[in-house]
Amino acid sequence: MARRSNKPGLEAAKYGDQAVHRGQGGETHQIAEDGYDTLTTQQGIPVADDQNTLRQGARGPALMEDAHFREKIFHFDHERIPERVVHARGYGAHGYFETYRSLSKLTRADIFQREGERTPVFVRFSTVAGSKGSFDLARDVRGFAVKFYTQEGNWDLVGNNIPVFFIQDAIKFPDIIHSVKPEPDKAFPQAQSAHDNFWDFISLTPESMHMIMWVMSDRAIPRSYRFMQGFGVHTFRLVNAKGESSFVKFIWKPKLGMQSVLWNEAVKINGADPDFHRRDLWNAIQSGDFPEWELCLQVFDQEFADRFDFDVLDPTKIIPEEVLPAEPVGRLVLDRMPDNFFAETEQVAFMTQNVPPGIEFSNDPLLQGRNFSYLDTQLKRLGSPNFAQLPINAPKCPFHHLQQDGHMAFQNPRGRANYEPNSWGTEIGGPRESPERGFHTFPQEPEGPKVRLRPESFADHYSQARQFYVSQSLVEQRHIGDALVFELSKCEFPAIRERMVAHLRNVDADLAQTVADGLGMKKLPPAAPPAQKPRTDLPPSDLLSILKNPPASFAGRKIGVLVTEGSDAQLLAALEAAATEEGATIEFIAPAVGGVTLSDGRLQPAHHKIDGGPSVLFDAVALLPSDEGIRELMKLPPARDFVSDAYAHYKFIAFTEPATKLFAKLGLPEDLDDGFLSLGSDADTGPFITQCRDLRFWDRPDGA
Ligand code: HDD
Repeated sequence: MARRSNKPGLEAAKYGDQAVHRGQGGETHQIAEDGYDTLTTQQGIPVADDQNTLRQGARGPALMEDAHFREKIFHFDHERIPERVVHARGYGAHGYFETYRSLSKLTRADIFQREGERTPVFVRFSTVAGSKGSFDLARDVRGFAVKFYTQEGNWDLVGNNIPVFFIQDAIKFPDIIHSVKPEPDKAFPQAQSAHDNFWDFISLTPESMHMIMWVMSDRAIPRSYRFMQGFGVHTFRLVNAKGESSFVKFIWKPKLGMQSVLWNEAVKINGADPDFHRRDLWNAIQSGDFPEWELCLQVFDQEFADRFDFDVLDPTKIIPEEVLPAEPVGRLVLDRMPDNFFAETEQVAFMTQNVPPGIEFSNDPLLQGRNFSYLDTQLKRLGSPNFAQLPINAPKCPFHHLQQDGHMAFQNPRGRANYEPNSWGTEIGGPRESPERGFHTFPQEPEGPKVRLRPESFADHYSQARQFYVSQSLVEQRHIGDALVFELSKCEFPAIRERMVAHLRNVDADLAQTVADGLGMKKLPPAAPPAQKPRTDLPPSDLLSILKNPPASFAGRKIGVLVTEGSDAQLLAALEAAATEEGATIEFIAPAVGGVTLSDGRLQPAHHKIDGGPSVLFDAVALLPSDEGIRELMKLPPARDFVSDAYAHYKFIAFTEPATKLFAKLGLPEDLDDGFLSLGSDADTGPFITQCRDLRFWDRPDGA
């Protein structure tokens, strides 16, 4: 059992068979060592009995003097803090950012000055709409928030896995969020955009159309956090030591490539393993397979901004990489899970306004509003203006300020100086401003009078929505159409469905027709009157597609291997070796979790009993039943689902001959397609792994 101790100076701790638990500040928290394993109260008073309250007589009333009971229940009653109003469900990890080269010509930010330098980071991924206990595979935007603990203070790059946003002005944020959250009278649906309120708002908000294309695409149902891109979204500013400024957009690209699941899979994964993304990150990091992303910058100047098709301050627009390449400048590696979820992942406070000297904001009205919002939310959630003193939020560089007191202050400055200027000298007079090192805001000239106005340059709401759609492969376009039909079919009000199809007519005529047909709409509504005529001349950008940019290998993926009594031991060993060589993992699924006896008499334990390990949890499957095993397997409905789902989800399927009996029972075509690979006893399993690099066999006609 984990115990809390204040024994100073201990480097390592042990409990059970786990060793070494470092706190997020590097200190040791969990200790159970000889002589230090006595349970105490928070006051350090040793506890003799933690099973029974103090009472008057064995069957008598409890006594008020039982301070241990009172303290224990009091603390329990206060364990919860408000969940984040958005991005409540999330999962985080520690790691580092390593620069490829110095960017001193572009920025004076300390983190980018020296080649090869590593800066510690904490990253939190999240869904937006669902509450803390919701499921991982909701159709939703994913948060991708990175806290860099730089030598000149914390830099929070609080991004998403989608490079644009629903709205152009932060004043609309409460509206978009209210609309997607559970409806206030019913308190459902949870973690879903498929309901009237959301689509009502969207259909009345044409600026959201570009974002809607992304959210209805496979980007919104990622296979794992490890396989998704991240974006800073807004245009930011870089400023160098000479005070020269450029604009920048930040993009994270996963080393393992991008990958998503199908909607039908997502629905089933949410039932089979609501923690699918958490588990994936945990397993990868705990097994030493550290996920990596490259930070890429799109840097441009005012002249580029002036001639670009859209306003670079409009957060509903991207700059296609074909127009402005994104240069890799460093890598992010996540290599350590938090010791304690609450202390770190829950209490981490990201704030867009945390930027060190050399990184600044643009006038993007969404970003400006965000800079105002994040501080308030941390105070509400964490309950004290001293939340920056929590180890996960505190800078790792020296810091000195004269702020003091407040709830939970445990780092009040020493000495008599708590104001400045003072005449006490730097020895006892505390810190002083530094015009040399300090943050100087870029002196941008103001423009025009004070107004509440949306600029004309933000008025094109459809052209980039169309560009995104036409950049997708046919499979991906079909998924977007299916997603729109699914979501709008959950809207009870025909007027909302019609308004959406009216917008889609401005995006792409075929898409509008597909969705109208899917909704059983008898007549197409007229196109929505656009604020600015949509353009159809923007060239497709292949880099916006997931499927047009496949991964180089099957590394980081997982094969589900279905085994029975008597499965071929040699084949199994060969498959495992080939998968490991590729950097992929294997999990065994068997009729019972205790495992099966293989052909060589060896016991193969299973990771999952068949109904706890459906094929939706895997990227590819291998069905290796023996002659005797297949008969038992065919009687089990989850085994039948395992295969028919793998087939419908276009997965690559390796199999031994006995499995064909199950195929016949499921009515699969006799002439198996090229997504199947038959494995004999001494088969080379390498080709199966090579095949898996394509991730899916999309040519299968009757998929989901
Ligand atoms: Fe936000 C959290 C990302 C617009 C107000 N936001 C939050 C998180 C991410 C984002 C990743 C979770 C951070 C974590 O893991 O703790 N938000 C975005 C992006 C946006 C965006 C990429 C648009 C480009 N957000 C946005 C606006 C507002 C907010 C316009 C308000 C005006 N966001 C918040 C918040 C949250 C938050 C209410 C909730 C919890 C928190 O801040 O710490 O302040």
